[in-house]
Amino acid sequence: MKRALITGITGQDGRHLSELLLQKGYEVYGLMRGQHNPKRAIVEDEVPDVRLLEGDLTDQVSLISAIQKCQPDEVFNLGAMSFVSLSWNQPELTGNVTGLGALRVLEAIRNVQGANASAAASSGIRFYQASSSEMFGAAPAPQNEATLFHPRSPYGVAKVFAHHITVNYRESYGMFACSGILFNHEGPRRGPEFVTRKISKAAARIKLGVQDRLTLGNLESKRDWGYAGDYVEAMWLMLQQARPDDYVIGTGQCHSVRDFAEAAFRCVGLNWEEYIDYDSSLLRPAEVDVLQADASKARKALGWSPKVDFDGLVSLMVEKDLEREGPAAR
Ligand code: NAP
Ligand code: F7E
Repeated sequence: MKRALITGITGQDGRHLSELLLQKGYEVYGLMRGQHNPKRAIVEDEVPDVRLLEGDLTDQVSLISAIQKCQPDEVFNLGAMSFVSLSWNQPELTGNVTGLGALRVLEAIRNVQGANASAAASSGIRFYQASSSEMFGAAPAPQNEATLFHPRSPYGVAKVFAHHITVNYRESYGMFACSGILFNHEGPRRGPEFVTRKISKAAARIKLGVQDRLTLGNLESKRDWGYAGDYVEAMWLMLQQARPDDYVIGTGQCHSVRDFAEAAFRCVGLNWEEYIDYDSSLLRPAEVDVLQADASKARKALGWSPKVDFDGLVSLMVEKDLEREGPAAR
Protein backbone atom coordinates (compact mmCIF):
# COMPACT_ATOMS: atom_id res chain seq x y z
CA MET A 1 0.00 0.00 0.00
CA LYS A 2 1.38 3.42 -0.97
CA ARG A 3 1.30 6.32 1.49
CA ALA A 4 0.76 9.95 0.51
CA LEU A 5 1.02 13.19 2.45
CA ILE A 6 -1.04 16.13 1.20
CA THR A 7 -0.48 19.68 2.45
CA GLY A 8 -3.55 21.90 1.97
CA ILE A 9 -5.87 18.99 2.77
CA THR A 10 -8.75 21.33 3.73
CA GLY A 11 -8.67 23.08 0.34
CA GLN A 12 -10.59 22.30 -2.83
CA ASP A 13 -7.83 20.22 -4.41
CA GLY A 14 -6.78 18.54 -1.16
CA ARG A 15 -10.22 16.98 -0.82
CA HIS A 16 -10.44 15.95 -4.49
CA LEU A 17 -6.94 14.46 -4.47
CA SER A 18 -7.45 12.56 -1.24
CA GLU A 19 -10.65 11.03 -2.66
CA LEU A 20 -8.75 9.92 -5.75
CA LEU A 21 -5.82 8.46 -3.79
CA LEU A 22 -8.12 6.63 -1.33
CA GLN A 23 -9.94 5.09 -4.31
CA LYS A 24 -6.56 3.92 -5.60
CA GLY A 25 -5.86 2.20 -2.28
CA TYR A 26 -3.41 4.74 -0.80
CA GLU A 27 -3.11 5.47 2.89
CA VAL A 28 -3.63 9.25 2.89
CA TYR A 29 -2.32 11.71 5.46
CA GLY A 30 -3.37 15.35 5.38
CA LEU A 31 -1.52 18.28 6.91
CA MET A 32 -3.84 20.77 8.59
CA ARG A 33 -2.84 23.99 10.29
CA GLY A 34 -4.03 25.70 13.43
CA GLN A 35 -5.82 24.76 16.60
CA HIS A 36 -9.50 23.91 16.11
CA ASN A 37 -9.35 24.49 12.34
CA PRO A 38 -13.03 24.98 11.37
CA LYS A 39 -12.44 23.07 8.13
CA ARG A 40 -11.50 19.87 10.03
CA ALA A 41 -15.20 18.94 10.12
CA ILE A 42 -15.53 19.30 6.33
CA VAL A 43 -12.57 16.99 5.74
CA GLU A 44 -13.83 14.47 8.31
CA ASP A 45 -17.24 14.53 6.67
CA GLU A 46 -16.16 14.32 3.01
CA VAL A 47 -13.05 12.11 3.28
CA PRO A 48 -13.25 10.41 6.68
CA ASP A 49 -10.44 7.95 5.90
CA VAL A 50 -7.81 10.69 5.68
CA ARG A 51 -5.47 10.73 8.70
CA LEU A 52 -5.01 14.31 9.84
CA LEU A 53 -1.68 15.64 11.07
CA GLU A 54 -1.13 19.12 12.49
CA GLY A 55 1.45 21.36 10.87
CA ASP A 56 2.07 24.62 9.11
CA LEU A 57 4.04 25.53 5.99
CA THR A 58 5.72 28.32 7.95
CA ASP A 59 7.01 25.86 10.58
CA GLN A 60 9.89 23.63 9.47
CA VAL A 61 9.79 21.39 12.55
CA SER A 62 6.13 20.54 12.01
CA LEU A 63 6.83 19.53 8.40
CA ILE A 64 9.72 17.26 9.37
CA SER A 65 7.58 15.70 12.07
CA ALA A 66 4.67 15.10 9.63
CA ILE A 67 6.97 13.36 7.15
CA GLN A 68 8.54 11.27 9.92
CA LYS A 69 5.11 10.16 11.13
CA CYS A 70 3.68 9.44 7.70
CA GLN A 71 6.79 7.98 5.97
CA PRO A 72 5.19 8.84 2.60
CA ASP A 73 5.98 7.51 -0.84
CA GLU A 74 4.54 10.71 -2.33
CA VAL A 75 4.15 14.26 -1.02
CA PHE A 76 1.73 16.68 -2.69
CA ASN A 77 2.38 20.28 -1.68
CA LEU A 78 -1.03 21.90 -2.25
CA GLY A 79 -0.98 24.25 0.74
CA ALA A 80 -0.77 27.95 -0.11
CA MET A 81 -2.18 31.36 0.50
CA SER A 82 -4.03 30.97 -2.79
CA PHE A 83 -6.33 33.99 -3.14
CA VAL A 84 -4.61 36.33 -5.61
CA SER A 85 -6.45 39.50 -4.44
CA LEU A 86 -5.40 38.98 -0.84
CA SER A 87 -1.77 38.61 -1.82
CA TRP A 88 -1.43 42.38 -2.31
CA ASN A 89 -2.66 42.95 1.26
CA GLN A 90 -0.47 40.21 2.74
CA PRO A 91 2.53 40.00 0.42
CA GLU A 92 5.01 38.92 3.07
CA LEU A 93 2.78 36.12 4.38
CA THR A 94 2.12 35.04 0.79
CA GLY A 95 5.86 34.85 0.10
CA ASN A 96 6.39 32.90 3.30
CA VAL A 97 3.58 30.34 2.88
CA THR A 98 3.25 30.04 -0.90
CA GLY A 99 6.93 30.52 -1.80
CA LEU A 100 9.13 29.45 1.11
CA GLY A 101 6.60 26.79 2.17
CA ALA A 102 7.59 24.68 -0.85
CA LEU A 103 11.28 24.98 0.07
CA ARG A 104 10.51 23.89 3.64
CA VAL A 105 8.67 20.78 2.41
CA LEU A 106 11.58 19.90 0.11
CA GLU A 107 14.04 20.37 2.98
CA ALA A 108 11.84 18.28 5.29
CA ILE A 109 11.95 15.45 2.74
CA ARG A 110 15.74 15.72 2.54
CA ASN A 111 16.02 15.84 6.31
CA VAL A 112 13.97 12.67 6.79
CA GLN A 113 15.59 10.76 3.90
CA GLY A 114 19.10 11.86 4.82
CA ALA A 115 20.36 15.02 3.17
CA ASN A 116 22.59 13.44 0.57
CA ALA A 117 22.06 13.18 -3.12
CA SER A 118 21.75 9.40 -3.38
CA ALA A 119 19.15 9.02 -0.62
CA ALA A 120 17.03 11.80 -2.05
CA ALA A 121 17.25 10.44 -5.58
CA SER A 122 14.45 8.94 -7.60
CA SER A 123 14.05 5.85 -5.40
CA GLY A 124 13.01 8.15 -2.53
CA ILE A 125 9.96 10.24 -1.71
CA ARG A 126 8.30 11.73 -4.79
CA PHE A 127 7.27 15.40 -4.57
CA TYR A 128 4.54 17.35 -6.38
CA GLN A 129 4.49 21.16 -6.33
CA ALA A 130 1.21 22.98 -7.07
CA SER A 131 2.47 25.57 -9.54
CA SER A 132 0.06 27.96 -11.19
CA SER A 133 -0.80 29.65 -14.48
CA GLU A 134 -0.58 32.90 -12.47
CA MET A 135 3.19 32.55 -13.00
CA PHE A 136 2.59 33.35 -16.69
CA GLY A 137 0.71 36.54 -15.83
CA ALA A 138 1.24 38.95 -18.71
CA ALA A 139 2.89 36.42 -21.06
CA PRO A 140 0.97 36.07 -24.35
CA ALA A 141 -1.50 33.18 -24.69
CA PRO A 142 -1.51 30.27 -25.24
CA GLN A 143 1.03 29.41 -22.55
CA ASN A 144 3.05 26.18 -22.31
CA GLU A 145 6.11 24.84 -20.46
CA ALA A 146 8.46 26.98 -22.60
CA THR A 147 6.62 30.29 -22.00
CA LEU A 148 8.58 32.84 -19.95
CA PHE A 149 7.01 33.76 -16.62
CA HIS A 150 5.77 37.31 -16.08
CA PRO A 151 3.81 37.18 -12.80
CA ARG A 152 1.46 40.04 -11.99
CA SER A 153 0.77 39.54 -8.27
CA PRO A 154 2.70 38.77 -5.08
CA TYR A 155 0.99 35.35 -5.27
CA GLY A 156 2.33 34.78 -8.80
CA VAL A 157 5.82 35.86 -7.75
CA ALA A 158 5.76 33.50 -4.75
CA LYS A 159 4.65 30.62 -7.01
CA VAL A 160 7.56 31.36 -9.38
CA PHE A 161 9.99 30.94 -6.46
CA ALA A 162 8.32 27.68 -5.41
CA HIS A 163 8.43 26.43 -9.00
CA HIS A 164 12.11 27.22 -9.52
CA ILE A 165 13.16 25.76 -6.17
CA THR A 166 11.35 22.53 -7.11
CA VAL A 167 13.26 22.37 -10.40
CA ASN A 168 16.47 23.32 -8.59
CA TYR A 169 16.13 20.53 -5.99
CA ARG A 170 15.50 18.05 -8.79
CA GLU A 171 18.65 19.23 -10.57
CA SER A 172 20.77 19.66 -7.44
CA TYR A 173 19.89 16.52 -5.51
CA GLY A 174 18.31 14.22 -8.09
CA MET A 175 14.98 14.37 -6.25
CA PHE A 176 11.86 13.09 -7.98
CA ALA A 177 10.25 16.54 -7.87
CA CYS A 178 7.56 17.59 -10.34
CA SER A 179 5.79 20.85 -10.87
CA GLY A 180 2.26 20.91 -12.25
CA ILE A 181 1.51 24.29 -13.82
CA LEU A 182 -2.25 24.16 -13.43
CA PHE A 183 -4.64 26.64 -14.97
CA ASN A 184 -7.78 27.68 -13.06
CA HIS A 185 -9.80 24.69 -11.93
CA GLU A 186 -13.09 24.96 -10.17
CA GLY A 187 -16.05 22.99 -8.91
CA PRO A 188 -18.62 22.91 -6.11
CA ARG A 189 -15.80 22.75 -3.53
CA ARG A 190 -14.27 26.04 -4.72
CA GLY A 191 -14.03 28.72 -2.02
CA PRO A 192 -16.72 31.44 -2.36
CA GLU A 193 -14.05 34.16 -2.62
CA PHE A 194 -13.13 33.01 -6.16
CA VAL A 195 -15.17 34.50 -9.00
CA THR A 196 -16.70 31.29 -10.40
CA ARG A 197 -18.13 30.15 -7.07
CA LYS A 198 -19.17 33.71 -6.17
CA ILE A 199 -21.20 33.72 -9.41
CA SER A 200 -22.66 30.19 -9.14
CA LYS A 201 -23.70 30.78 -5.55
CA ALA A 202 -25.28 34.15 -6.38
CA ALA A 203 -27.14 32.75 -9.42
CA ALA A 204 -28.62 30.01 -7.19
CA ARG A 205 -29.50 32.39 -4.38
CA ILE A 206 -31.07 34.97 -6.70
CA LYS A 207 -33.15 32.23 -8.36
CA LEU A 208 -34.28 31.06 -4.91
CA GLY A 209 -35.15 34.61 -3.84
CA VAL A 210 -32.62 34.82 -0.97
CA GLN A 211 -30.30 37.36 -2.66
CA ASP A 212 -31.07 40.35 -4.91
CA ARG A 213 -27.89 41.35 -6.70
CA LEU A 214 -24.28 40.31 -7.44
CA THR A 215 -21.35 42.74 -7.40
CA LEU A 216 -18.33 41.96 -9.58
CA GLY A 217 -15.11 43.66 -10.69
CA ASN A 218 -13.36 43.05 -14.03
CA LEU A 219 -15.73 41.20 -16.37
CA GLU A 220 -13.29 41.13 -19.29
CA SER A 221 -10.46 38.99 -17.94
CA LYS A 222 -10.30 35.56 -19.56
CA ARG A 223 -9.42 32.28 -17.91
CA ASP A 224 -8.99 28.66 -18.97
CA TRP A 225 -11.44 27.13 -16.49
CA GLY A 226 -11.50 23.36 -15.95
CA TYR A 227 -12.92 20.97 -13.37
CA ALA A 228 -10.81 20.27 -10.25
CA GLY A 229 -11.76 16.57 -10.24
CA ASP A 230 -10.05 16.17 -13.63
CA TYR A 231 -6.93 18.10 -12.58
CA VAL A 232 -6.04 16.01 -9.51
CA GLU A 233 -5.77 13.02 -11.83
CA ALA A 234 -2.98 14.89 -13.67
CA MET A 235 -1.16 15.57 -10.36
CA TRP A 236 -1.15 11.87 -9.59
CA LEU A 237 -0.07 10.89 -13.12
CA MET A 238 2.99 13.17 -12.91
CA LEU A 239 4.33 11.21 -9.94
CA GLN A 240 3.79 7.84 -11.67
CA GLN A 241 6.16 8.57 -14.60
CA ALA A 242 9.62 7.08 -15.04
CA ARG A 243 11.24 10.54 -14.79
CA PRO A 244 10.27 13.74 -12.97
CA ASP A 245 9.21 16.67 -15.15
CA ASP A 246 6.97 19.74 -15.27
CA TYR A 247 3.64 19.92 -17.10
CA VAL A 248 1.06 22.54 -18.05
CA ILE A 249 -2.50 21.39 -17.32
CA GLY A 250 -5.57 23.12 -18.77
CA THR A 251 -8.43 22.70 -21.21
CA GLY A 252 -7.15 25.01 -23.97
CA GLN A 253 -10.54 26.76 -23.92
CA CYS A 254 -10.75 30.33 -22.73
CA HIS A 255 -13.78 32.28 -21.43
CA SER A 256 -14.32 35.70 -19.86
CA VAL A 257 -15.83 36.39 -16.44
CA ARG A 258 -18.76 37.83 -18.41
CA ASP A 259 -19.19 34.46 -20.24
CA PHE A 260 -19.20 32.63 -16.90
CA ALA A 261 -21.85 34.93 -15.44
CA GLU A 262 -24.01 34.64 -18.55
CA ALA A 263 -23.78 30.82 -18.51
CA ALA A 264 -24.47 30.51 -14.77
CA PHE A 265 -27.58 32.71 -14.87
CA ARG A 266 -28.74 30.88 -18.01
CA CYS A 267 -28.66 27.64 -15.96
CA VAL A 268 -31.36 29.10 -13.68
CA GLY A 269 -33.31 30.72 -16.52
CA LEU A 270 -32.30 34.33 -15.72
CA ASN A 271 -30.67 37.13 -17.73
CA TRP A 272 -27.41 37.92 -15.90
CA GLU A 273 -27.32 41.60 -16.98
CA GLU A 274 -30.39 42.39 -14.89
CA TYR A 275 -28.66 41.37 -11.65
CA ILE A 276 -25.01 42.48 -11.87
CA ASP A 277 -23.47 45.59 -10.26
CA TYR A 278 -19.93 46.77 -10.91
CA ASP A 279 -17.53 47.82 -8.14
CA SER A 280 -14.15 49.27 -9.12
CA SER A 281 -12.74 48.43 -5.67
CA LEU A 282 -12.74 44.78 -6.83
CA LEU A 283 -10.20 45.60 -9.56
CA ARG A 284 -6.63 44.42 -8.88
CA PRO A 285 -3.50 46.61 -8.86
CA ALA A 286 -2.29 44.54 -11.84
CA GLU A 287 -4.54 42.16 -13.76
CA VAL A 288 -3.85 38.97 -15.68
CA ASP A 289 -5.87 39.48 -18.85
CA VAL A 290 -5.77 36.17 -20.70
CA LEU A 291 -4.77 32.68 -19.60
CA GLN A 292 -5.13 29.81 -22.04
CA ALA A 293 -3.25 26.54 -21.72
CA ASP A 294 -1.37 24.68 -24.37
CA ALA A 295 -1.39 21.33 -22.54
CA SER A 296 -0.17 19.27 -25.50
CA LYS A 297 2.84 17.91 -23.55
CA ALA A 298 0.58 16.50 -20.80
CA ARG A 299 -1.83 15.05 -23.34
CA LYS A 300 1.02 13.24 -25.09
CA ALA A 301 3.27 12.23 -22.18
CA LEU A 302 0.67 11.61 -19.45
CA GLY A 303 -2.29 10.67 -21.65
CA TRP A 304 -4.26 13.26 -19.68
CA SER A 305 -7.25 15.16 -21.02
CA PRO A 306 -10.12 16.95 -19.28
CA LYS A 307 -13.52 15.24 -19.15
CA VAL A 308 -15.71 18.16 -18.05
CA ASP A 309 -16.13 21.11 -20.45
CA PHE A 310 -17.01 24.73 -19.67
CA ASP A 311 -20.82 24.34 -19.82
CA GLY A 312 -20.63 21.11 -17.81
CA LEU A 313 -18.54 22.84 -15.15
CA VAL A 314 -20.89 25.81 -14.85
CA SER A 315 -23.96 23.63 -14.51
CA LEU A 316 -22.23 21.32 -11.99
CA MET A 317 -21.49 24.33 -9.78
CA VAL A 318 -24.89 25.99 -10.12
CA GLU A 319 -26.78 22.73 -9.50
CA LYS A 320 -24.80 22.08 -6.32
CA ASP A 321 -25.40 25.64 -5.09
CA LEU A 322 -29.15 25.31 -5.77
CA GLU A 323 -29.10 22.17 -3.61
CA ARG A 324 -27.05 23.84 -0.85
CA GLU A 325 -29.12 27.02 -0.77
CA GLY A 326 -32.52 25.43 -1.36
CA PRO A 327 -35.32 25.08 1.22
CA ALA A 328 -34.32 21.48 2.07
CA ALA A 329 -30.89 22.70 3.23
CA ARG A 330 -32.16 25.71 5.20
P1 NAP B 1 -7.44 26.40 -1.53
O1 NAP B 1 -8.78 25.78 -1.62
O2 NAP B 1 -7.31 27.86 -1.26
O3 NAP B 1 -6.61 25.61 -0.41
C1 NAP B 1 -5.41 26.10 0.10
C2 NAP B 1 -4.96 25.20 1.23
O4 NAP B 1 -3.73 25.71 1.78
C3 NAP B 1 -5.96 25.14 2.39
O5 NAP B 1 -6.04 23.80 2.83
C4 NAP B 1 -5.29 26.00 3.46
O6 NAP B 1 -5.60 25.63 4.78
C5 NAP B 1 -3.83 25.66 3.20
N1 NAP B 1 -2.92 26.62 3.84
C6 NAP B 1 -2.96 27.96 3.80
N2 NAP B 1 -1.97 28.47 4.56
C7 NAP B 1 -1.30 27.43 5.10
C8 NAP B 1 -0.19 27.31 5.99
N3 NAP B 1 0.43 28.38 6.49
N4 NAP B 1 0.23 26.07 6.33
C9 NAP B 1 -0.40 24.96 5.84
N5 NAP B 1 -1.46 25.01 5.01
C10 NAP B 1 -1.90 26.24 4.63
O7 NAP B 1 -6.60 26.10 -2.86
P2 NAP B 1 -6.87 25.01 -4.01
O8 NAP B 1 -7.74 25.62 -5.03
O9 NAP B 1 -7.22 23.72 -3.39
O10 NAP B 1 -5.42 24.93 -4.67
C11 NAP B 1 -4.47 23.98 -4.21
C12 NAP B 1 -3.08 24.48 -4.60
O11 NAP B 1 -3.00 24.64 -6.01
C13 NAP B 1 -2.69 25.82 -4.01
O12 NAP B 1 -1.30 25.79 -3.78
C14 NAP B 1 -3.00 26.81 -5.12
O13 NAP B 1 -2.20 27.96 -4.98
C15 NAP B 1 -2.63 25.98 -6.33
N6 NAP B 1 -3.34 26.28 -7.57
C16 NAP B 1 -4.71 26.34 -7.58
C17 NAP B 1 -5.36 26.56 -8.77
C18 NAP B 1 -6.88 26.59 -8.85
O14 NAP B 1 -7.40 27.07 -9.85
N7 NAP B 1 -7.58 26.06 -7.86
C19 NAP B 1 -4.62 26.72 -9.96
C20 NAP B 1 -3.24 26.63 -9.90
C21 NAP B 1 -2.60 26.39 -8.71
P3 NAP B 1 -6.74 26.38 5.68
O15 NAP B 1 -8.00 25.64 5.42
O16 NAP B 1 -6.24 26.19 7.08
O17 NAP B 1 -6.78 27.80 5.24
O1 F7E C 1 -10.31 35.65 -10.33
C1 F7E C 1 -11.92 38.60 -11.90
C2 F7E C 1 -10.53 38.78 -11.33
O2 F7E C 1 -10.08 35.16 -7.90
C3 F7E C 1 -10.51 35.37 -11.71
C4 F7E C 1 -6.60 30.93 -7.88
O3 F7E C 1 -7.01 29.60 -7.73
O4 F7E C 1 -6.53 30.71 -10.25
C5 F7E C 1 -7.11 31.47 -9.22
O5 F7E C 1 -6.73 32.82 -9.32
C6 F7E C 1 -10.75 36.66 -12.47
C7 F7E C 1 -9.74 37.77 -12.18
O6 F7E C 1 -9.08 33.58 -9.64
C8 F7E C 1 -14.35 39.37 -9.33
O7 F7E C 1 -10.09 40.13 -11.47
C9 F7E C 1 -14.00 39.92 -11.40
O8 F7E C 1 -9.37 38.37 -13.39
O9 F7E C 1 -11.48 33.63 -9.34
P1 F7E C 1 -10.30 34.50 -9.22
P2 F7E C 1 -7.60 33.90 -10.13
O10 F7E C 1 -7.13 35.23 -9.69
O11 F7E C 1 -7.53 33.61 -11.59
C10 F7E C 1 -5.09 30.71 -10.31
C11 F7E C 1 -4.66 29.84 -11.45
C12 F7E C 1 -4.48 30.37 -9.02
O12 F7E C 1 -3.40 29.78 -8.96
C13 F7E C 1 -5.08 30.99 -7.81
O13 F7E C 1 -4.67 30.31 -6.63
O14 F7E C 1 -12.02 37.19 -12.09
N1 F7E C 1 -13.02 39.06 -11.05
N2 F7E C 1 -14.82 40.14 -10.37
C14 F7E C 1 -13.20 38.70 -9.76
N3 F7E C 1 -12.52 37.85 -8.97
C15 F7E C 1 -12.97 37.67 -7.70
N4 F7E C 1 -12.32 36.80 -6.91
N5 F7E C 1 -14.09 38.32 -7.24
C16 F7E C 1 -14.82 39.18 -8.01
O15 F7E C 1 -15.81 39.75 -7.56
